[in-house]
Amino acid sequence: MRRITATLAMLALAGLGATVPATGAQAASAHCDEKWHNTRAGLVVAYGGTNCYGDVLGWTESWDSDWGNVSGPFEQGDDNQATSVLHKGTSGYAVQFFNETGQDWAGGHSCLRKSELYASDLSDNYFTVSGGVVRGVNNAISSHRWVPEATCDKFMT
Ligand SMILES: [Ca+2]
Ligand SMILES: [Ca+2]
Repeated sequence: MRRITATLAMLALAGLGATVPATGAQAASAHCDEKWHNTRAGLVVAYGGTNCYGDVLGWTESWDSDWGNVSGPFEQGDDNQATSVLHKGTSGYAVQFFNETGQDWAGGHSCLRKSELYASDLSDNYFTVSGGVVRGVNNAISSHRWVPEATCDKFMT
């Protein structure tokens, strides 16, 4: 019954020439789509909230081995805050994010493919096993760098 209702609603909207959102999940990422299109080519961007909302923690064409120190594109309060990330790199490389703070790309990692464009909610993602523990990526990214996809053992979805 719900399906029939939805179909009728979509037909009614189509008849009016309206754009019909395909699913709730895709609609929820519309803001990341918009951000991706408006972001300068070459950048990785991290946001404090889901769906590319919240504080813009930083953006860069380069790497940062410690999001918690006072140098580079990510500093101090940016550490362990990212909840969505956006990839508009042009090299074809993935962005590899790491868990451990102040350890220069240590701990578990999770990579964002160029073709993925963005991860709108990092609570769905996990780092590779580190010290026998699997940790969630949300509010836990502490460094990043650009690497060939083949270097990655785990990818954000
Ligand atoms: Ca956050
Ligand atoms: Ca830094």
